[in-house]
Amino acid sequence: MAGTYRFSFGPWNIHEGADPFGPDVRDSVPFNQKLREYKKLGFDGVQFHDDDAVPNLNDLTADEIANEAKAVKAKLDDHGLTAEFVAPRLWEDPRTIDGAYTSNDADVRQYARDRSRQAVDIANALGTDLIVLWLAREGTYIREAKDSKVAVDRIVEAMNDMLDYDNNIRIAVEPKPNEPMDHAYIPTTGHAIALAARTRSPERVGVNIESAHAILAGLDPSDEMGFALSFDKLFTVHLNDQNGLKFDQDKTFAAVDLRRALNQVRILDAYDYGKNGEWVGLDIKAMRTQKDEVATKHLRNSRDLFLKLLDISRGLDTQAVDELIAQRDYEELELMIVKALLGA
Ligand code: XLS
Ligand code: MG
Repeated sequence: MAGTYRFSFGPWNIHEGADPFGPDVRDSVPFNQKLREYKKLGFDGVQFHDDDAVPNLNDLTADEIANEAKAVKAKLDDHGLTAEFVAPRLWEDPRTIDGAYTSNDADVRQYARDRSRQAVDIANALGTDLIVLWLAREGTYIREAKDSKVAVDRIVEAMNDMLDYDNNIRIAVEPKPNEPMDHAYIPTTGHAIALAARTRSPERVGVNIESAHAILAGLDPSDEMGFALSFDKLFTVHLNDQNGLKFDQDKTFAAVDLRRALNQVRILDAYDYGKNGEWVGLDIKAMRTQKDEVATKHLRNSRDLFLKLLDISRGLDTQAVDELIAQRDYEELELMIVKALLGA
């Protein structure tokens, strides 16, 4: 259990601070400038939406997309960075207002499948075999608007289309129970893993567990991770934190609940997470109140807190833990964990 971890985040994690009730509060940081920040902050991996790599790809030909993606790969190489995954951004186009793969309109579903294939092409050009599917609008606002059985079938069809299109690509489904839709059809890790079993290549489909999404579903992120690990499906993680059942806050990892964060670090470390090349991915937003010159601290801090919790986790007296478990003295075990977190 002495593995070292590699960290990644997406360019959208350095952002202008707009929220649904107010405009940007910080200047945009150009993509090239963001790339320069990665190593300084201790990160080696870059997560992408398809259009983070190739902006406006709907307006480009296949050749233009390939060339732009190749240029981004060259930039990554220059900075010594690796692309972790590509996620098709299927939730911003006016066509996908009521869903992409699960839209009631066949033309929209075709658009979504075509766009997903483009994301696969971009992933290949960037040198990664991993596609993340955050199924943002694959849900509904009212129960009667879509048929939930048909919706799930359609998600499976869309995944099969990607798996057939490329024999090497792997898909990590990122479950989330709500937001932007009232109800999402793939809300939890269990749902995502069940989907994998329905596809043509179950071994190439796994999950991306985001801490906040599990919390929004009323679940414990470390238990969700344990479930995925048991099925050998934990392809990647989006660590962050979340203050209760509100909007998706994407707070700094460990900033809300240290013990909940410790347990995520503990289960990852217990099962040598990273041994198959998995990244410690973060998906965190700087607070809107943060000024421009200090708007990357959330990334630095999340990584630091992960590593501090790793020290605490590895410093636990495992023999004493085992004895307390054997005696079923969970009060004492709880005190031991809390004291470890207090440094007491
Ligand atoms: C949103 C998701 C999103 C994905 C990437 O809630 O976390 O950021 O991780 O598409
Ligand atoms: Mg995420």
